[in-house]
Amino acid sequence: MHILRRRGWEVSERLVTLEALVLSRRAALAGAGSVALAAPALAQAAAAPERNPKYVAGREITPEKYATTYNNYYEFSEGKNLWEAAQVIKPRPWTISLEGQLKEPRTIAIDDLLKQVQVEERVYRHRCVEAWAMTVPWTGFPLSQLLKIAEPLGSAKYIVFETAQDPKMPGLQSPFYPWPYIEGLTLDEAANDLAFISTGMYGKSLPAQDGGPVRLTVPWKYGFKSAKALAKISFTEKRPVNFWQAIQPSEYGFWANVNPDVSHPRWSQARERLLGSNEMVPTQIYNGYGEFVASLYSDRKNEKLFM
Ligand SMILES: Nc1nc2c(c(=O)[nH]1)N[C@H]1C(S)=C(S)[C@@H](COP(=O)(O)O)O[C@H]1N2
Ligand SMILES: [Mo]
Repeated sequence: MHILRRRGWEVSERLVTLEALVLSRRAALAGAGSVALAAPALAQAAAAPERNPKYVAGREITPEKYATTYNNYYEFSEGKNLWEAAQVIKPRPWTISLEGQLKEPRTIAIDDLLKQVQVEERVYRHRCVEAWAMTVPWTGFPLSQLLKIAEPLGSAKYIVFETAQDPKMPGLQSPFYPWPYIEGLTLDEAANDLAFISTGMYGKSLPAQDGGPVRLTVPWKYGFKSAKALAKISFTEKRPVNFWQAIQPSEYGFWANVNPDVSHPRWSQARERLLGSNEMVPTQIYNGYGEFVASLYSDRKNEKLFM
């Protein structure tokens, strides 16, 4: 397969084509009467999947150049300036292995997956545990759609996400870290409409440095939950120990819900710095998404929900 080498911010024609496919199917389903009208609009819609109006960020979108040049990706660096180094990750061919307690363990190619889901745009706030934040228009699909495709068994309680391990990732040489990067959610959390699988941002395919070609996006939790470059998704009965929890269990836990009143042992979580402007703003519980997710935790008051 011939894949052009692109900068992270350039449009992948391939993804645009797929999104067009999904959208044209939607238009066809909308009924024969709409087809004539839909046809000219589709060319435009193809480059920009419809924005879901339900989730309003209430903040300005972070300029793309900040979201794509200030990153956390320990497989590449312990610093933030890694976007060029991350370009060694090639977005195609890309497969995700579905494993564990599900009807039929199998490997699925990202393009086959994209044909089975409804791609949309969501503008979400992102809050890193280090107290910086950004607001990003992601393209992708709700994780709940992947759950329907994967068909977990009744015994499965958790979903575990694992980042690809490419020998070209220099950080993997460091024995200090418990590679691979893994993260987990309960199946209830995963089924919540806010939990999202991102394959694009700013109307373009997802740049390698932001987790391309496919990452998790969980906006009510600290950013470390949103595992990048997904290679494996498994279903388990046992709660996984995530990457940061394995490194420092006194500082990072399983739940990692955002809460301004629960300090990190080494710094306050009360405020956050907006990438781009460097403005400081108050942090909100569940990163402001409490109306959608707080009920997930009503029976778990005894657990460490906010670290
Ligand atoms: N595989 C992997 N995923 C990761 C990380 C990482 O180091 N490796 N860092 C996490 C953290 S701490 C944050 S804040 C977000 C950062 O995403 P961004 O670089 O797109 O802003 O990615 C998360 N996902
Ligand atoms: Mo983070």
